[in-house]
Amino acid sequence: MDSRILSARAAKQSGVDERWAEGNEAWWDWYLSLAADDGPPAELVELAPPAPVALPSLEALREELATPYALSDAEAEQFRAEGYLKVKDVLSPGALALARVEVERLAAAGDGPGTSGFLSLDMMWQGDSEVLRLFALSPRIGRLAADLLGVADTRIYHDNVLSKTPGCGRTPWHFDAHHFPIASRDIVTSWIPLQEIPEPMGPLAFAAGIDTWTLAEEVDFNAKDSSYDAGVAEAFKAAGVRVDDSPFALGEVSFHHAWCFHYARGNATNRSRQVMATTYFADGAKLVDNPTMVSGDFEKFLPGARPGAVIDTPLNPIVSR
Ligand SMILES: O=C(O)CCC(=O)C(=O)O
Repeated sequence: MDSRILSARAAKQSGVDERWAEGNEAWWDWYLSLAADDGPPAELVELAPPAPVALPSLEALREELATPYALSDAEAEQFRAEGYLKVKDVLSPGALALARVEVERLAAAGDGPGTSGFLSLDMMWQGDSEVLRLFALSPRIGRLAADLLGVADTRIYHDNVLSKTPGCGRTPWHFDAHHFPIASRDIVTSWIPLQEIPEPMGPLAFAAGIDTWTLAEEVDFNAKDSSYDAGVAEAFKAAGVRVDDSPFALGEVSFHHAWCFHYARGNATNRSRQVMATTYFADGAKLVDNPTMVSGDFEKFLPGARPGAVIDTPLNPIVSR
């Protein structure tokens, strides 16, 4: 989730129907300030570093990321009913270790996280890292996205490194369609942890049920406090929604539909929670007629796309084959 784009309805509700004037990190600082958080943990849980592993060659990585994953009908049905799916053993420890090395290199070279401790780097596939380019354009993941959505092909919307440094707080309840200017229901995000995510590190957590978002429709979005996060949590609790906040094993990848509500607890460990997230949309989808933006990033991800027209820009190649 990124892009700082709100639907017209949400923008009107929230009173933020104006351009975001600051940078990416400041946006995340603002966004995390909307979380109904208990504050920083008293003590960080000490975790051992990821076990050392032999790094694959670029050729081996390319092959791994191009090899189709055999998704079962039951898994696809589960995704369509629940709005999310966690799939084990999608990627090897070596491939993940290579991505970790790259994320750490780029994080060290950047401006660092903002005051919230959340570091977000997007469009990494356009940068100098061949490893992250292979991850973002991976036909293995892009095909999985297409098969889960039940569409012929998917295009990349954007990639996003999401790193929560030790002590970084909670990501509030939200659903991504709230942010996307794409006129399609066929949008999904892969969330690839680059190390295990045990409970205290704050795994991404999902509200089960493809229609669960309707329970949150009456909760007003407020850009200045944590009332939306708390209101959504209350609405789900009252309706008995199942929330899956299970840990992620190494190699496990989740996929969440753009209408699936999700949140993540803070990172209460001494290690950064490194994730590579990529969003995909169905080939043939159009840009909405009237994109409403709180930043200029819409043109960064979909440069030259025209309101109401099929999206087919050089930055949105087909990635499912
Ligand atoms: O990583 C996080 O804490 C939030 C990620 C998210 O909301 C997303 O990928 O859609």
